[in-house]
Amino acid sequence: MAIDENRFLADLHRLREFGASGVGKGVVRPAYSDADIAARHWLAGRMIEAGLEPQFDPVGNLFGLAPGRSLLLGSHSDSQPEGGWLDGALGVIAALEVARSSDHPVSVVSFQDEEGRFGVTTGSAVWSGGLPLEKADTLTDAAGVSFGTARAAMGDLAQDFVDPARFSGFIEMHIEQGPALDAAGDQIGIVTDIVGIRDMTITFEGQQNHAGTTPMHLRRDAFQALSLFNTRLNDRFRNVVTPQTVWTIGRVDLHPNASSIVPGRVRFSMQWRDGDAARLVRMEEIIRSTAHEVAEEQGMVLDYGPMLGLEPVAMDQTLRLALEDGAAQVAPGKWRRMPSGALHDATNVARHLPVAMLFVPSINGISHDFAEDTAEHDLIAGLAVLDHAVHKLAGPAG
Ligand code: HGY
Ligand code: MN
Ligand code: MN
Repeated sequence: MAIDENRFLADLHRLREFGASGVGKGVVRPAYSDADIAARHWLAGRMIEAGLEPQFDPVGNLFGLAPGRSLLLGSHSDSQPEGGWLDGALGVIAALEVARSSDHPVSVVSFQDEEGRFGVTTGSAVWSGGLPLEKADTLTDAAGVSFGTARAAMGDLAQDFVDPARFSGFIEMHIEQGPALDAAGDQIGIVTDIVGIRDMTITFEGQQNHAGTTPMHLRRDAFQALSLFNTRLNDRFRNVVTPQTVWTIGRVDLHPNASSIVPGRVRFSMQWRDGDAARLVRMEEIIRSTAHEVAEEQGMVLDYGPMLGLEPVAMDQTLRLALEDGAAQVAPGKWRRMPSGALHDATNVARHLPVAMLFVPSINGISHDFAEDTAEHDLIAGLAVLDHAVHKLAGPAG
């Protein structure tokens, strides 16, 4: 059977309705939210209609299993707090469309909490053994809810994890989430490798006090400590980083966050990413030494939360070449090999299976924002490349 483009697009738009933000095509569908759980149950129904056996594992990863050994396709269907309609969802629905139209055994997965409400690609990290379930259950979100409490909301989940040995490999289709393809007018990106990441929380605890009566030289102002830390860090990274290295302080909880109170405490996220494992280690050394130095100077108590991380991973050559063959057929002269600056579940799956990824352009390079979007013809081109690769990997009969 051939790919049904209209059915593919209709399911993409149907999935978008679960947690629709009402702003553009954006979605609010964080892991274990009502919208996320409802979306997963809808996906399970579509998997049954596709002839697949749905199985939720203990953390809510949803697999649609083909009989026997199969190629696994998929991504995630949870979103960022302000998410785009395609981040993750595209890979899940493209996988479903290929599975239900292919003559070859293809299984489908929607991993849980890829967006890290609780950690970093939490669902596939637990499934792949990269993160022990007992440790995952202690992770908390920004509101202090634990992973263990949140996953219980899914009700009676399976007790066992799906065995990776059921699968011959994993291919994830995803939006680029960056500017490269869109700016170059290319239609397809074939991923060469996925960057590594470190993510942790840092706390500076000083002295809360009156904003009018506390002289500047007597203050132990947590915001000033963060400001000094950030300035020094940017300066000290200069000789270590490359133009591809990124680091982000994305969440800042200033306490008590009141205009007439000198903030006594700041808890902030510290995340950094690079394609070189040694550079990630070097950056961690600089982060910790700078935090210690600033805490000493500013009279702060310094505390670190758990650090989570993933190593950089190269894509499997056989799977990648099958995707490149598809790209050359579907988008001749309009495809490129490229690294992934975004994280993906493929990094965790690579612990057990050969993995590969393909990208389609993000309009204006926007993602992790309600405005995230991709032209329909690019979505369909990516689906055709994925389908081509599945047939090519199935062998001559394919
Ligand atoms: O942050 C990431 O790279 C992924 O989109 N969660
Ligand atoms: Mn994603
Ligand atoms: Mn994302």
